[in-house]
Amino acid sequence: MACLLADAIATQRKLLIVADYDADGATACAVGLRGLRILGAQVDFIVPNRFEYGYGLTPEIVRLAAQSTPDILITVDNGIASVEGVAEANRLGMQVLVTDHHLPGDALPDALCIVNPNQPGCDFPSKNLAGVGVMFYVLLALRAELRARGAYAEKAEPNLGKLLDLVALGTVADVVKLDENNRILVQQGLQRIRAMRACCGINALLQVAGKKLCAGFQL
Ligand SMILES: [Mn+2]
Repeated sequence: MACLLADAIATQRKLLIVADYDADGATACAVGLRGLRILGAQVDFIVPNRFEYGYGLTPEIVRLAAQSTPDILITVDNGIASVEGVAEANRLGMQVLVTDHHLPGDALPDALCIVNPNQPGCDFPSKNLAGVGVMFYVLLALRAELRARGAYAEKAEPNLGKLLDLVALGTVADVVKLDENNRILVQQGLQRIRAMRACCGINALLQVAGKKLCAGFQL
């Protein structure tokens, strides 16, 4: 996936993230959008109404997405069961990269690439990543690929750690098991939130929840 994304950046492909609006889907979308833009991608997003278009990458959502003429669709926190939607995207000339953490069904979609710690044959040691965690690791892998291609020979590498506030929020809200790996992601994110280094969306949530933002603030 990292190679495919690095190629897409190099050839200025139009990427479109297809997300969902629960906390994990929304944070995965925000992390994907920000991270991919930081790494130089042309990327937009779509969060369809689940009640109108169904859950996952349905053929209806694919046809909606096609209106903005993307070259590549990237699913976050969904897609592993979207056999028909991926087939429809392929038929319409769009490539699909699936990132998900849900358990796969009997058949996998015919996507260009699938990143999911729970797919058969995946040896990623932490099987409990949330969708937002999966997207975060995709970004780390992409940055490593860009580094290997010499993208940072003459400029500083982007810091992806600043996305960890959103990774922490999605991970906790999706109620995935806090194994060692997830615990590190959440701890690092909370540390940034407590240090008042969260993005404005999270700060706004803290504010409407009546939480005081100050140094030493305890969640
Ligand atoms: Mn999820």
